[in-house]
Amino acid sequence: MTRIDRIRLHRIDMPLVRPFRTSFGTQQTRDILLVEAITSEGVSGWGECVAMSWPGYSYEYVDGCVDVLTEHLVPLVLRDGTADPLEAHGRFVRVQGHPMAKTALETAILDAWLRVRNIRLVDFLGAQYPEQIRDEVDCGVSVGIPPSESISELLDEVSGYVDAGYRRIKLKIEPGWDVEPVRAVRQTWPDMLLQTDANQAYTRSDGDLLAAMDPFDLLLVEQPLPEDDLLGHAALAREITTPVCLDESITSVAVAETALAVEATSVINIKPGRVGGYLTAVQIHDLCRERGIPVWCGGMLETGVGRAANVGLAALPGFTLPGDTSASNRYYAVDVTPPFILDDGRLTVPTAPGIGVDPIPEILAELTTWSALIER
Ligand code: OSB
Ligand code: MG
Repeated sequence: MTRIDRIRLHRIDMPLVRPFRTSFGTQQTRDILLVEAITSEGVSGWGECVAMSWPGYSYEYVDGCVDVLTEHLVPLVLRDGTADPLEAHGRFVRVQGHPMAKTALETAILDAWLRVRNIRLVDFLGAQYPEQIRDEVDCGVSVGIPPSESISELLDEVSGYVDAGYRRIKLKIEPGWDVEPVRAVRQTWPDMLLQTDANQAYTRSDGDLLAAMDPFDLLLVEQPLPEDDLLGHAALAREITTPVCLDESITSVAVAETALAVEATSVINIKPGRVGGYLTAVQIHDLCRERGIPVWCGGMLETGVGRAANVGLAALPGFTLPGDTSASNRYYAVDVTPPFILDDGRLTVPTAPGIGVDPIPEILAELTTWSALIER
């Protein structure tokens, strides 16, 4: 019987093609943890931990993930080497929080389990609606706040993405960088699907400011208020005509249900790392699909490892809006896997089993800053 015998943590440092600034900080490089689960047959499964190096997007951060994986999560798997992703998922429930660390390990185990069985991740996730799985997904792009805070620099950057074929533009906003940049982009591209993301930068009293962007025909405004303020989002949703979409707030199926019940959100950004894995991500997708709530797949500047799995998830039928599933070259000159390339504004769902891609050993070795092997 297949067992997980060894787990290797790979910490890599990937230079970004340009700095990425949001309301919670600026990244110049991406410090990422990859988890490799190695079976008794020698098959490797891969998962990406989407935590940032500092706790700015949520409370998780890479050093904390290394600790909780090494001390708490990996031992729950290696104590008997279970290779069953559902069993691992059940064991992880007893560790509170830490969804990004859990997702990385769960995905590595799931990937190995699927590879041994020759099943694609997307076919496993979409097993209930096999005939509705897409072969390719519509892609959007997330555009940071230019470090210069120059609108002409913003328009240059957006223009490059429009020329590349992206089907939706998302602008990062914060107080002081909102109405004017959004107006400028809308005037330049009157028909482009356009949305904003505040990453919690506003307060309950900013309703008028956010309503000032209603005339720009935005698809949605993402996470304007703090993560824990569902009622604040519900009140704001009544004050503005732009639909509110929650990202950071949606940390589980139960919270998604509550947010929908109080009408704090009318669209949901699904990020597997934020909700504790692809299994839970599918449950939130199914809930939203039953309720007629559109969902889209968020991103966290993933390498090809996380991107491959996200493109598979985004191929499920409820993902009716373009996601932040951009091409590899949006962030990286060199990806750790063969690159994802945009074709007519879409990415192709991998056809190989599991997540469908592997890190290229020489590139992985070059990017690695630290690694650890944990054995049974
Ligand atoms: O809020 O969606 C977000 C990146 C890092 C952390 C949070 C977010 C983002 C993005 C970029 O918007 C998404 C991507 O292109 O991967
Ligand atoms: Mg967001």
